[in-house]
Amino acid sequence: MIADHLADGILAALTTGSPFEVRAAANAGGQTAGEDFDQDGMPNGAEYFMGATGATFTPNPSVVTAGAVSTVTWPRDPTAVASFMVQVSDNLTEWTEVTPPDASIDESNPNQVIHTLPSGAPLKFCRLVVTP
Ligand SMILES: [Ca+2]
Repeated sequence: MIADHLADGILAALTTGSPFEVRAAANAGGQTAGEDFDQDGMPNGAEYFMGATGATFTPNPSVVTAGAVSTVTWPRDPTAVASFMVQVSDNLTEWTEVTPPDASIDESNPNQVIHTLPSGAPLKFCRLVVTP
């Protein structure tokens, strides 16, 4: 009987909190969204957004160029409760925020986010910033 109550208490402790906190407790040692529990270079918040679980390596998506159009496609867990923005840079030092809705962000498929990079020189960089 006591064991049942203890088990219930532990279960309640594990399942309370925001959806990100529940995911972090199960997959990221309870760390914050900005930390990188599995040290693969992908922050816990981005892994949550992308639906990554466990401690396997989570790759950053590559830029795909077709003609003059370059895009990046991030996987998205449609059940993840989080906001996001894309940041774009010419120099990896100064970043410009692009927040949805924006013509450069395609969310028509709930399982992914496609960002179309600005065209023309100089070389552009982009990154996904997630706030669970
Ligand atoms: Ca990580």
